Amino acid sequence: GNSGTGRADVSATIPAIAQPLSEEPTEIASNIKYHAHFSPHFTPFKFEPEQAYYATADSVRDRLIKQWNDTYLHYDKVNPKQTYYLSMEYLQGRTLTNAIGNLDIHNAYADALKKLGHELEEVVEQEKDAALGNGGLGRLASCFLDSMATLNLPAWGYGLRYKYGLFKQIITKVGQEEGPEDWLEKFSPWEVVRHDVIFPVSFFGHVEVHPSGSRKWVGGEVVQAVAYDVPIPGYRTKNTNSLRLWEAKASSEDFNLFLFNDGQYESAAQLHSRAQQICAVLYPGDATENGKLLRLKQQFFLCSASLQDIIARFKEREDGTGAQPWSEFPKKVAIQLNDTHPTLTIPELMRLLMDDEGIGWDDAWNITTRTVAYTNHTVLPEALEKWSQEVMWKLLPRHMEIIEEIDKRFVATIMSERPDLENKMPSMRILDHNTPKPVVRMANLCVVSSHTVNGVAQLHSDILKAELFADYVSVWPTKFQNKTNGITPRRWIRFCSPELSHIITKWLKTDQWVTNLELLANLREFADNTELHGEWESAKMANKQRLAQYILRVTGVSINPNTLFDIQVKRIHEYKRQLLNVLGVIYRYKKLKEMSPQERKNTTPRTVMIGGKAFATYTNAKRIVKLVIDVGDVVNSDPDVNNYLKVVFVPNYNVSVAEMVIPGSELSQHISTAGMEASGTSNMKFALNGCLIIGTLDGANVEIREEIGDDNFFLFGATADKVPQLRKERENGLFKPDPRFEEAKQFIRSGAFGTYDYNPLLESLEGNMGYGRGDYFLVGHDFPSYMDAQERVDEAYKDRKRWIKMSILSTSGSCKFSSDRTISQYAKEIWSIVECRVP
Ligand code: T68
Repeated sequence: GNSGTGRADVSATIPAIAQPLSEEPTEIASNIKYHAHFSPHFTPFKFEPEQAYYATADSVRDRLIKQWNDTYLHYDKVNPKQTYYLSMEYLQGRTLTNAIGNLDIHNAYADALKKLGHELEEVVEQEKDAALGNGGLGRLASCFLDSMATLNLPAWGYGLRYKYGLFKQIITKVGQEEGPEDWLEKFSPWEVVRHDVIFPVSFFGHVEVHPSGSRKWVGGEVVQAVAYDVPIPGYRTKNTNSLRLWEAKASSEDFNLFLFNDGQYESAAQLHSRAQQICAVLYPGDATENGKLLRLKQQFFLCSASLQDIIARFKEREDGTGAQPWSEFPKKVAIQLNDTHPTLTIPELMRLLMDDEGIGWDDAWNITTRTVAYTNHTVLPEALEKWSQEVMWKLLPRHMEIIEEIDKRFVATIMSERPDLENKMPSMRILDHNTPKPVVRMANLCVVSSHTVNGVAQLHSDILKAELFADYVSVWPTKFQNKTNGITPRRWIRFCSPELSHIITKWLKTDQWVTNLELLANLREFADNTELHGEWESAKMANKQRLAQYILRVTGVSINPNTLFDIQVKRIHEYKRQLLNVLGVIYRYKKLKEMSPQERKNTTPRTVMIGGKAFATYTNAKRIVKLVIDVGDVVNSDPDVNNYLKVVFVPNYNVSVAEMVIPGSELSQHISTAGMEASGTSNMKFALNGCLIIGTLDGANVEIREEIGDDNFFLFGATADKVPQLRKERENGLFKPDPRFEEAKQFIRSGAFGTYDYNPLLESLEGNMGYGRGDYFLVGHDFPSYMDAQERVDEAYKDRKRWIKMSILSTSGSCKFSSDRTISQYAKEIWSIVECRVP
């Protein structure tokens, strides 16, 4: 047993079947013991933190299943209009803390585990992150699921059950290396396989034309889509929605016993292994187009399985009088496309309606366009998906016929109604025949076929209307909307920073702010209160200490919690300008070196932390990672300056790391070239946690600054409207670099940070202008105003009272950025769905 460890003996005596829904710590403890005994995932007689985690998760899952079944039955009975959020990515992170938090039984579970000899904090650390996404787009989807459940909205997520999530980042002397992220290595206690929910999905094959003129696609390769459901509990409500993840498998008939018996084992299982490839890995591309056949197969697999499921549910649910007519479909179903990745939903829905249900083109088109809406997350040209027509004809011949027809009808309609747009047709059309390889432009297909198109922050939505989709705006002026992103306050403050949350609750005299973030505005009246200042500062300090311990553990670097914690964590990308950050650090280091010991004492000591994953083949991004590591090695071991500056690369940035880093931050950097970051969402998480922002007027920064006040935001850099002109000036040799910028670059060239060849990286800042050359991202232009803003930061930090007040104002100005607000707007203005609360 576990005698001597203080841990419960879970095997010697048979634990009683406990009340699975009790909120008594003693009964919860016996329930956990029951699961350790009777839901054994390990050899018996062990009850280490790992075993405790799985037993606890099983126990929590019992409660979720009860609510989940009630929710499904209720939606089935009421038959409301329901939203289906289709996304190739979800960044769920860990589930246990979130689940017991949303169920409001956190303390009871902590007490129960204590009785069993465990600390909840240690137990939750056993869980692996579910990292089925790349970055902001995937995490947004997960925040949306939390808000949809919390708002009691009948809304489900659909995605793919990748075996390997986003790669694990390993930091060595040479920089970033990638390893597989095997989140299912043991298993996930949070998913339930639905053996009865299984649909065939076809690929390749040909189109058969029947004498009647009707067409039918006969697929060449057929794989089965099996549903794995993940419960999504709302906060303090019974409503528990579903995230349905599809897994691909071959049917047993596809196993060739004849070949196997003949000793040809690989050939016998060929179809099985081909099916397994579909959900094997998440494509790790962030904002890069990845034109691979397997990616297209993944996309179609999600769309086809989800639509078959949606249609089956529509047919099952009756409207009193019997089967619902197809005209009801858009009144019962709203489908949201998370970027263009699930675009094939459009031709697949048309195909199912026409070829399987016998509906004519006009009615099918009417149903489809009233059902589907599209969210755009980027204006970067390399991220706009374009699929080769040749590849699509092979993989999805019937869908290509339908896309051609949509394109043809679109051209005909425009030519008859808007002949003035004739010269715009080549760029407005869905099919592009002019490229060296003819392609289908997925964004154009989405705009033409959706009833609503939205951007993710006001500036981004304005840019979509003025530039990317400008020609369509003149055709459909009301189709385009803005839905500024948001984040769930449950995960992003209530659970990741309980210290700060308790202070907020104490001063607001209510914890209602967790579901009504507007209430944070009431903190403003205490922004000068010295008692609040004291509590605020000690909560922030506790979070900084926790972060410092974490950094020591994962990097071996000891950092001082009394220094300014300055953080930039996000995917590494040239447009996000981590290079601007590093060049600023390098300049700071050089100046500190040149100072006398007395002069150094007057500076503001800083710890700069940078983290994020670089796409494996994105060489400049990887060089930036390497530069941060090299600068850190030199600075941190330099006794002249290392009391005033430390530089740390935070390895393997993911949702759980974010939950540690964000509460401990004081300054965060959101410094993209204006016009290029669609929204950003970590900016909202930092601001909510009382962290000040240094940033450009880009994405949601614009709205954050409006909300928290321009005095509380360290602004710098060119504005989006000036960027094209600045690029042109640069091209014409009119750009005069700031001497500080030249000095920082020269310092790298001098070999101050080792022998690695940084010339290719430095050259991206020089030479002729082009995409990725000649400082396309305007690092040189923005450098001086960035350094000036950093000086304002240093000054502000010296004035403790002022800084803490700004921090309080950041939190109290974050009301707007709850994903509850975002989702309420989608529900009302795009989906037309209303609450369906489980009684
Ligand atoms: C992000 N996009 C935006 N894309 O960059 C960010 N892309 O500004 C915004 O806040 C966020 O979406 C939410 O709206 C992404 O994260 C991807 O990850 C991605 C993945 C595959 C292909 C293309």
